[in-house]
Amino acid sequence: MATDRQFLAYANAAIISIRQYNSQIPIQIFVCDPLPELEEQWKDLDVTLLKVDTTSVESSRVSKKDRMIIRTRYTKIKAITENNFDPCLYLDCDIVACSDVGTIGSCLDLGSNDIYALLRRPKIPSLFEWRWLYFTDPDSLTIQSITNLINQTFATDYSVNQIEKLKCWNGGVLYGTSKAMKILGERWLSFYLRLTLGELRRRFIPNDQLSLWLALNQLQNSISIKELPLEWNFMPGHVEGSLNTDLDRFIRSYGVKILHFAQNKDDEWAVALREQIVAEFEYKCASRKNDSTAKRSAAAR
Ligand SMILES: [Mn+2]
Repeated sequence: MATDRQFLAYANAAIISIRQYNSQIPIQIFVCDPLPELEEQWKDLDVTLLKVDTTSVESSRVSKKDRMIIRTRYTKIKAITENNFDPCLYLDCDIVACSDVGTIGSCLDLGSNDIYALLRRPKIPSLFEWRWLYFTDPDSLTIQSITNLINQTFATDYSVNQIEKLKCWNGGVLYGTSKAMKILGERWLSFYLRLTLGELRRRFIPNDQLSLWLALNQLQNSISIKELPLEWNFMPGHVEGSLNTDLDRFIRSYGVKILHFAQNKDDEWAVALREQIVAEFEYKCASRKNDSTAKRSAAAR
């Protein structure tokens, strides 16, 4: 997992929710900000914090907003290149575990070069329809000019047809061998640096997913990308049906194992859910502390 100061509240709820189902599984969180206020608490939750140095990408030539996006995305990709778990499950911090994430190994077969990611279905999205998320001038772009822009920026040789068919995997939950994740992470990072620091950087919004799709596409011969079942990266906003229904029932009916807030991050129900997870945890910690204080004073008497 990776986070920064801005996403702290999400990361906190994510970690607490993982620990509710599994107290053993090692958790590493890559951070680009010092987070002293949570270090104590995360120690209780048995989480290892790893600092990522983002100075190399904090160019003063980009806007403050872009700088924030770039350092967060860079930290995320670093979490994948520097993973040291085998197998490795990468999770965005805007998730909530609804079951034991440690069981993923018994649910999915993993060959030595495999990576699982979600491809949205039934309607598979395309880069062209999502161009407003990746390019600063989406309205003026054609599929041909997008193809040219990509080839120039990433030193690739795509045809229009290939860019039309580029698969738009979701990078919020990735599961693979350590080796495959490192291979992916390194290519992903090199593409992301071209996008954010290269000559044509002003043409791109510094989101990280376009570089992921290109990296996965380029690595077809060295890693094998498989479709993650929906329940492991369940983004409610993308699923038919209403979020007005009882959330528990919604989660149960889809067998959700990992809920990914994604574009619903700031929805009322999403904020309420993560706040509830943290509040219940804090209440439990406080009552445990009271218990042991009461026992100590009883013993003293
Ligand atoms: Mn996410």
